[in-house]
Amino acid sequence: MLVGITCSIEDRPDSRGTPTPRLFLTRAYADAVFRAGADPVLLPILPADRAPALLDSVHALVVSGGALDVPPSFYGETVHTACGPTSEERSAFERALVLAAVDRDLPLLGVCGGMQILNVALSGSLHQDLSLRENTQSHQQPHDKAQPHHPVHVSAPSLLHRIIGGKDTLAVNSTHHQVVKEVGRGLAVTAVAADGVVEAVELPGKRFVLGVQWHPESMPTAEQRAIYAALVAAAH
Ligand SMILES: [Mn+2]
Repeated sequence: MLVGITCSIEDRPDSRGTPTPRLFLTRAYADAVFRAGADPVLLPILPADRAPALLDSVHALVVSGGALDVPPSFYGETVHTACGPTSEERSAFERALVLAAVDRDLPLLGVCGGMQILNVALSGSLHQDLSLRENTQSHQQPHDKAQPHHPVHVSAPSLLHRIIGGKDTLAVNSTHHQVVKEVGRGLAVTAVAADGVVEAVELPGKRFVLGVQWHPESMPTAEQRAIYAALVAAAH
């Protein structure tokens, strides 16, 4: 059982000071997939037209997050000064992976920025910064991601509600500066924060298409681990 995980990209000087592009992944994603009973495989950033062929090799997909934002041009907006750094090639590749996975009903978990590209791939949009949305609480916790920052209300019936054992609220971490604005085509919002910020989306009718705005792989609780376990179970 192989679960593909997308990587992020950054330029970092090598030992000679030459700026060197690096593909990387926060280890917690790979550990969470492995703990859930599958073998994680890292997917390097490739041209978008390779996405369908790559998915032939995996049984499920995790679209990871990171410090990069989706280019606003992907949802028809110009870049606001509060938008963060972007990677056209990463987002184009992830958008193609999302569309190919949805097309073939491959189990897909989008995490943080991965939920945002899921929403954008399905023609949704994003607030480029939380400051551009009215009456919004803090979603940037100063403390360790292992600890929660705010609760979310989980609606029922939903995939997420089933996964977490029928609970209506869940404590989540929060390290995002963007949020869903218009919800993508066919997506159902299944968790919201107290300020109405969209915290989870899913695609009814598919086996497992779930996006969460927090990082379940970084939290040690049974409910958060159940999210990765459910992804792997759906891949069987
Ligand atoms: Mn949040």
